[in-house]
Amino acid sequence: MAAKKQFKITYATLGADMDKFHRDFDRALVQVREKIGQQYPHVINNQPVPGAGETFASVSPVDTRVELAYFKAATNDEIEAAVTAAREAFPKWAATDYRKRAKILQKAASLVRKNRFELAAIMSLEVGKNRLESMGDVEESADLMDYYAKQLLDARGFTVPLARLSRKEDTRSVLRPYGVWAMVAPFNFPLALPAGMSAGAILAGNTVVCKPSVDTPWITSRLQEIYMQAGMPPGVVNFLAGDRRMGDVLIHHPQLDGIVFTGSKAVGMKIFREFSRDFIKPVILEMGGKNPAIVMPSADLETAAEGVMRSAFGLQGQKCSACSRVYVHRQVKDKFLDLLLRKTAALRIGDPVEKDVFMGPVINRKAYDKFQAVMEEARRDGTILTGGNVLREGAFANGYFVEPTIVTGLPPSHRLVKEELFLPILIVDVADSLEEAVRLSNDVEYGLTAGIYTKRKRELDYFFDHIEAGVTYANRRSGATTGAWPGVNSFCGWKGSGSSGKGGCGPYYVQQFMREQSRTIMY
Ligand code: UN1
Repeated sequence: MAAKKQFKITYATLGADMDKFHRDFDRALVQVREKIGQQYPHVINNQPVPGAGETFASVSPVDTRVELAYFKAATNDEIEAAVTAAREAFPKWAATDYRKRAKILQKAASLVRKNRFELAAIMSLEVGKNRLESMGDVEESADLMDYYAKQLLDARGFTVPLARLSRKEDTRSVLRPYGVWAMVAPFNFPLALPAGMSAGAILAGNTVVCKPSVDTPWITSRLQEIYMQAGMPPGVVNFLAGDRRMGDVLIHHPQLDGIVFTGSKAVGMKIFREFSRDFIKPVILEMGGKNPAIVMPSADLETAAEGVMRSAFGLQGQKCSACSRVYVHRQVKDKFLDLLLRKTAALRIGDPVEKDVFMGPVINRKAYDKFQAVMEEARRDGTILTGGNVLREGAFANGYFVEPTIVTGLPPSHRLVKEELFLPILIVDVADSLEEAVRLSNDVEYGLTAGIYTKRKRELDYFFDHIEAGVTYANRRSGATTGAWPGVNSFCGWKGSGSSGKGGCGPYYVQQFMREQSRTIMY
């Protein structure tokens, strides 16, 4: 039988003929498992640097007895060496023709695609992300590189002729890179976020020092290897493993010209407050959310329940786009909740590399302990409709497995309603009108994603015009609030969710890594 053509997996993939996908994934998994337990270096100037710091292990959240890979925490000297390498590489890279820069990124994108099963398998093991979502992350990484490269090419390197005041002059606006950027990435999209953030910086002509999450250095280190394979000149991208201490050194480093970061609001605000000293330096921060979905009486409730369930519990709720609150209209509350509870009960939890598993473990001990503390609070102040427990029996004994949880009955001012938890916990409340649902939705510090389910045009318009969020969706079955894709859904954080008012995945991303210079020549 002729091989079926492999289609692209996105976060919106709900299922199809997946046989070939699963066979290829299984094959890659066997090969990746053979590489477990190796030690990886830092990379500075395209050279491996074994590292003089303390060794740490990247531990599998599925089974904490498995140490997947070993890294060293970067020392101050190594951080200095990486920043110096990036500084020295900058003038030449900034002067490199933008078409050449785009070409290297396009090559990197094709290498990501070529290695997609290996990359997805590593990611499932290291993050606990299910097969489809891991592949989505990998495909998104490649699409981000291509999409941003296209932005640079379409804009012809961001040079725009301006008007003239006399015939004897030539005037233009040129966007130019800043210099050396630190890229600080989280664990949850450990390829797509480092790829997108670094690609933006590099395409613009900057050089970069990359710091992956301490929980996912293995998969992020593969990005560095891919960049080198794609022909990235030495010093343009440098990779250092490390923990929060290294982040602290970078935030206060006088030789850095910019920081691009995705992570918690607390750390993002720290970067914003502490990075600039003598003059203002650019920071591009994407900082999480407390994302609401609104369900109105006219909604297709089956679609709404599916979309909410997927966005609340996909990747165990550990997305800044995760749906963590639902405001359901009183008229349809019982029916919607019934559907949502049924779908939640049917979710398969387990080892995320297994074919039909939807939910894997949470990322680490801290998240696991936090889940238990939050559940005590939820039990005390509200009602747990389903979930609420950690899973300890059998195959769950050595991992950080927790139940998908739905809580109701919390007062709107409650800490658990206001703060980002980054766990598979969904808070449900009722509303008597769309206006009330939107008011409750907006009554948080965050403003990242939001969703609505309704068939009424007036309600859609009201929602889009009044919701305080940069990423909005209506009637989406594949995810109420999650699943933004490069070039399809700009991913912009408002309020406490972002710093720049322009989104990743969107048409204004690369420009943010550049500063404008106008050039006026008199003849
Ligand atoms: C994040 O969780 O930090 O839209 C950002 C989505 C993903 C979000 C990634 N692209 O669900």
